[in-house]
Amino acid sequence: MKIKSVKFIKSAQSIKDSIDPNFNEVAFMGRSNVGKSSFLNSLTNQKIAKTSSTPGKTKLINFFEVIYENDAKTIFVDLPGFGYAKVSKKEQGNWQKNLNDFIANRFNIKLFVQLRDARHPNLEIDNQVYEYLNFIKKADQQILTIFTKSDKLKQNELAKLKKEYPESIFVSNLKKRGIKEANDKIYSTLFGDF
Ligand SMILES: Nc1nc2c(ncn2[C@@H]2O[C@H](COP(=O)(O)OP(=O)(O)O)[C@@H](O)[C@H]2O)c(=O)[nH]1
Ligand SMILES: [Mg+2]
Repeated sequence: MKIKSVKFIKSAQSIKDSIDPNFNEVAFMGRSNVGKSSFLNSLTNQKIAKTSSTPGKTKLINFFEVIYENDAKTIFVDLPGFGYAKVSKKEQGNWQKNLNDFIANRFNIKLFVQLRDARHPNLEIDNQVYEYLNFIKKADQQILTIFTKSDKLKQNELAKLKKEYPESIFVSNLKKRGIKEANDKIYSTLFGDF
């Protein structure tokens, strides 16, 4: 199901100043520089999220209203990239707590989309995030792993990774590969088959 329109709604500092949880949401997360903004732009076919080669600038939770062609509506929640090294340990810790808190208490998130770099599929920090999501997720919440930058892998490397992660989706924002598959997966997780 194609996305018909997308509109920025608000940036929030924490769950307290978030929008009211009236709709099902999809939360996007990943390390800084993984290609999250690029992926959101690919997915919505619009420049909604700033892409940059200087990682870790956004520390806000951004909400976007997404309408599909059949008028089904959802909210995309763009979470701040983690692993941001340019702030103090204490500041990082505070922020991480804030974010963990949001993730664990925002029950209208129905799908966590975790982005991972296809070139570094097994980073400790990503594994920890995955374990955390698995730990906090409720029965009606799901996790989808999307590997970005698939264009950077050789054919055989990509084939091997796909075998290792049969449930995951592999995308290239550069070559626009895997975007439709990712979009359809997100839609069907929220609304069922179409
Ligand atoms: N080769 C390649 N580069 C990508 C891809 N996605 C993002 N990038 C690049 O990776 C850098 C970080 O992208 P960005 O979307 O800003 O990452 P974010 O920090 O996770 O939001 C930018 O230089 C992008 O052009 C991809 O699929 N393939
Ligand atoms: Mg970004």
